[in-house]
Amino acid sequence: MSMKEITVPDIGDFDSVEIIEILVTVGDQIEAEDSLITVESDKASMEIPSSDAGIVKEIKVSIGDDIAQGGLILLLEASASKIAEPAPSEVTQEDLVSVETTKAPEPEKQAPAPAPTQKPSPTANVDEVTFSKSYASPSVRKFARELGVDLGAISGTGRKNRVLRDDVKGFVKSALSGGVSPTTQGTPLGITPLPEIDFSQFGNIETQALSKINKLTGQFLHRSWLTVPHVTQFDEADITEMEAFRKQMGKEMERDGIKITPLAFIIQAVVAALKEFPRFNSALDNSGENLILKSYYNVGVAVDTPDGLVVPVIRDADKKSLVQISQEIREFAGKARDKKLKPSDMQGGCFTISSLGGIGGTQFTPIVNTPEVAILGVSRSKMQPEWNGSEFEPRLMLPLSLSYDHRVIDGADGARFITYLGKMLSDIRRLLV
Ligand code: CAO
Repeated sequence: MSMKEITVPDIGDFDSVEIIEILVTVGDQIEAEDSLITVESDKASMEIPSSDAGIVKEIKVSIGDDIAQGGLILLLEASASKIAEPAPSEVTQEDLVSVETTKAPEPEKQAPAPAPTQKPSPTANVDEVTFSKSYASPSVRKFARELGVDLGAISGTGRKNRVLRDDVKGFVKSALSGGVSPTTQGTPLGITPLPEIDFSQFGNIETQALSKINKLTGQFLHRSWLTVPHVTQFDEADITEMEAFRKQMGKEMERDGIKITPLAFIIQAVVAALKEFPRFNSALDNSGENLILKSYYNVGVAVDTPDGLVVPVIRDADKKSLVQISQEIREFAGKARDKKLKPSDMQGGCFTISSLGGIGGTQFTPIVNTPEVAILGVSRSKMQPEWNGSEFEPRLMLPLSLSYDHRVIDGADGARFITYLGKMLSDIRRLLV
């Protein structure tokens, strides 16, 4: 048996890179091509494979060291099954993993809500968006894939929150001991699983498969519910005058086949409120340390379809008239119900409105459509007595429910936002200012 020095092969354009992870220990039996260390430049990270098979005798590097091509990594007692010579060219750009932790995520590229045409996850219940954005090396990704673990659900303990192999193992261990499925529950909360119940013992049943949209929506909502500290602020807006105007306009517009619902006014009022309170038009980056403030105003509208909920986005709502917004809502609602929405129709949202006003109910607590930080729920308006200082008078009141991410928005700002929104809706002349 001969001792072999394992060095860094040609790693392309990088003069010197920092070692951020050592993937083997002394005594390990490794095969040629097994990853030995992970190095990181300011743009990417990559794993350096071994050129030979054998037993690791001595590791010559430490985490934090800088290393370049030719640098000695370790001494290997080469085994008889030595494979091919090192192949520098085998460390390719495919081995690179984008370092996303210090970079802002690109919310507009994330489907803000489930898209019917979205690619199904190759591993059931693994969220492909968070998986791909997770900060982990190729071998850890492969390991997670093999175990069916959603990397996005793991908090990494490595540098810059990098997810390490041990984190994946710990996640699975914790999931198993807590009885939580590593894929379905999203976080190792140690929740006792529901027992499998045979409901047919109590009466007739029918089993219906969830639609693709139901399943995707479920994943998005579940993630948001578990990861966003939600607060919901309720209020009522006096829309008596707004409704009078809408009805009057409605008659005039009917001739041209245009229908304006309260939702179009609400979208305009939301845009005004987003301008007044810019934090509501933002997203937290993946590190949780930076807020990305947007200066465009794309408003998502939740649409109920027989197959489930979808959220098309009205782009640049600040530049559109009431009529244009109304037409777009109709168009999107029609396309959504005919399953004709494109993924791009559902991307780039800044803030979502979920209107149940056409159906009924008094108040509800909508779930924030991450990576957005707030969502407005609208319920059915109702004529009710309001005290004007000297007497009660009948006023048409619109119930509003504003849910927000408490990491980004304080309670006081939540109350200010909804009060401002109410003021805009109570006196729509203000929307012109
Ligand atoms: N108060 C009272 N009436 C209201 C109202 C409100 N807040 N909002 C709408 N209406 C009225 C409309 O004026 C219309 O009345 P007319 O037919 O008499 O003119 C009627 O209710 C139906 O409106 P609509 O629902 O068709 O239109 P919209 O513009 O309000 O909403 C859309 C469009 C696509 C958002 C809606 O159809 C929809 O799908 N809503 C469900 C959203 C949802 O499921 N949210 C839950 C998400 S969380 O699971």
